[in-house]
Amino acid sequence: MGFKFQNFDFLHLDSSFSEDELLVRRTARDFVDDNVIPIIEQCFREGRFPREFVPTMGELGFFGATIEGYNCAGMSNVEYGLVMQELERGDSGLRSFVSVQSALVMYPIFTFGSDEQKKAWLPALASGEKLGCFGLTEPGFGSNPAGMTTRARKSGSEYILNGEKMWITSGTLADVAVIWAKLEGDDNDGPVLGFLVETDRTGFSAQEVHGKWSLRASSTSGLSLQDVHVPATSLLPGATSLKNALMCLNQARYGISWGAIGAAMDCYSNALQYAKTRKQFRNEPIAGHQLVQEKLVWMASEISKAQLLALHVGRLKDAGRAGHQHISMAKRNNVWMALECARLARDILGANGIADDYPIMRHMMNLESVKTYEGTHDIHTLILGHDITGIAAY
Ligand code: TGC
Ligand code: FAD
Repeated sequence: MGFKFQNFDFLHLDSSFSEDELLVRRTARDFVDDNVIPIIEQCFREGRFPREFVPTMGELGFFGATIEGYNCAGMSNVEYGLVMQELERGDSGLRSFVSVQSALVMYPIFTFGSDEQKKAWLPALASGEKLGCFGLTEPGFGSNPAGMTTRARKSGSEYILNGEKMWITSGTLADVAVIWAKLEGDDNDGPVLGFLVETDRTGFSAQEVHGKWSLRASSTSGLSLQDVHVPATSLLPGATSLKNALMCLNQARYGISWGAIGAAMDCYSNALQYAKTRKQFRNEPIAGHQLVQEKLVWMASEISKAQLLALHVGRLKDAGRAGHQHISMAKRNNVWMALECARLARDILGANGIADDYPIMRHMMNLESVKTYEGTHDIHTLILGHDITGIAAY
């Protein structure tokens, strides 16, 4: 379990948050401290997603938190970010689950869905009564989803879906999958379309991925679609291009930029408290050694910069002014920063750093996935390179 978490607010950023924002953070923080921290290490060891938290997270308004109506909490983007920060302080797997349910399932239904689809799914997804997953990545197409081979064939009043999706968070838990597929044409393939596919449809199956050393408290799956017939009403009417899928990613990437801060703060909190109590040479705390201080100062500085970046992008998003390039910068920087903090914290704890008495290796292993999913670190470099030069180098 490590040391009790100590908040990190070097720049007095808490004074920039409203009362409501601080209340949301308090609620999420208490939920994580009281429920998640006591059992998460064991879940990680067992490779088990703690599904028992779902109803409480639904009651607390964590699912589809920024959506207005449909029994959703209608939080601001900054409030939503603070929830993600606290959840990932607990474990990246828990934050992943909420990211997928909220940003990758409820957001596309809310943004691209028909009134019937919204009424049918959003309240049940908000409470956690129903769970969702998002199928974009395929075995052969990760960074380049435009190459996807999953196909949708129109046949009368139905579509028939065929394809394989891979690395799908919550795939075996989901009641509904948001599936991205290219419309099959006679000559050329058509646009990418988004479908809501109930997971009990004939021809749909999900297989749990085993052997992960990362995100062990999260469920990850392969999905197989073999002649899955869905009515035309399963198409999300507004999801008619790859751009619509990429819009969903912006929501998830934004949440990750806050979540990574939570993991980094937990590593820093543990490293600082350990350094003040662990004694080596002259019976003095290792926190008194210059090289240890340099590591702590690096962490404190980078976490502070990451907090500023996430908060600023959050305020831009609340004002409707955040572009996908801003979100890419925040995801890329903050996940890199958090992974470096985990490595430095592990170093400061010496041998104890590798033990699961402390959360550091778990965060580090989780962050390796977070660096890769939702656009790898290098893909975000290229997205930013594209934005500032006008030249795409993908
Ligand atoms: P490209 O030609 O560049 O773009 C096509 C159109 O889309 C626009 N666009 C975006 N719009 C909104 N948001 C974005 N983030 C956008 N990125 C691009 C673009 O302006 C263009 O619009 P228009 O009007 O000109 O048509 O598309 P491309 O095929 O060359 O791809 C570009 C690239 C590499 C950036 C994109 O494919 C990409 O982002 N790849 C990374 C794939 C990825 O992130 N996958 C994530 C899967 S989901 C997941 O990992 C969940 S993890 C669980 C959790 O979240 O916790
Ligand atoms: P690749 O695209 O094969 O990349 C491999 C390496 O090549 C990377 O270092 C990459 O940066 C580099 N590379 C690729 N192209 C270029 C280029 N043009 N220039 C320079 N370098 C390049 N996907 C979903 O759809 N839904 C989910 O719920 C989901 N959950 C996930 C959960 C976990 C735990 C993980 C690990 C992944 C998940 N993913 C999900 C998939 C994730 O989005 C992909 O893994 C990610 O987009 C990268 O794709 P890839 O793994 O195929 O790597």
